[in-house]
Amino acid sequence: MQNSLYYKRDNFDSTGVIVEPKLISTTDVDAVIKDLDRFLKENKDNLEEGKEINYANSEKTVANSFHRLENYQGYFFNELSKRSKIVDLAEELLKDKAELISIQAFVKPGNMGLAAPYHQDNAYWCIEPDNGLTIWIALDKCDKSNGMIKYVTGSHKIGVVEHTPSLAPGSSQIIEEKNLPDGEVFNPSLNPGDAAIHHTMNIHGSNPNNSGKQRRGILFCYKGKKTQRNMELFDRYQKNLDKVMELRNA
Ligand SMILES: O=C(O)CCC(=O)C(=O)O
Repeated sequence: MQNSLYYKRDNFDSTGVIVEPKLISTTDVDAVIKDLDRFLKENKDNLEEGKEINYANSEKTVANSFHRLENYQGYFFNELSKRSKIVDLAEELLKDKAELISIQAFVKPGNMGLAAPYHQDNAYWCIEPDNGLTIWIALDKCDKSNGMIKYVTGSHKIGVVEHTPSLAPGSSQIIEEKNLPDGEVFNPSLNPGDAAIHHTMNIHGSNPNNSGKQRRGILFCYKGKKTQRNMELFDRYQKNLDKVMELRNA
């Protein structure tokens, strides 16, 4: 019963985050890891820092995250984002046809992986109504010890929480601790191939990876077909991102 789609949907509706064990196989996990390495080799010199790649170290030799991967074709992660097992699950939770918004990877290296300060994804996505979600698939064993994401359960129901501009790489807008709502913090433990799925309004973030172990995840972000991007808000966010990048590079 607990594994039925109705149970998942109820749970997702009430908490804003669920775990789906074994969403992909370990063979798929290996193929994604291989492809991310190939992606970096093939595109390293052309990736725009702050928008397509963030580095974990000031020498810019170790990647922390990749963004906008959906713009690059010919990789296994493109195929995976269209796989029916994954899209059907997204559609069940969205109660609508699912449209891919973006593919990202947070590949936090051991001992230097960066924190992702608390935020709501819709502060970046700007979709109305806010019917969207992220399927975060573990490529390593991920838990508290290596900086797995922490989710504030129920926070998808409280509307947009004030975000403050930030210079943290990969996070141009963050929720300060003083603005965090009360709520149970869920910090799941995942095996490679397991997924954590969160609503676009769920407040979440992750600690730095101070362990000696890598903490990599591939992310597929979908919105419901009936949901539109508010272009005025999105343009404002893009301009803010450009300003933040100027300040970060100054
Ligand atoms: O993987 C992480 O540590 C952060 C991911 C994240 O911020 C997100 O899914 O929006």
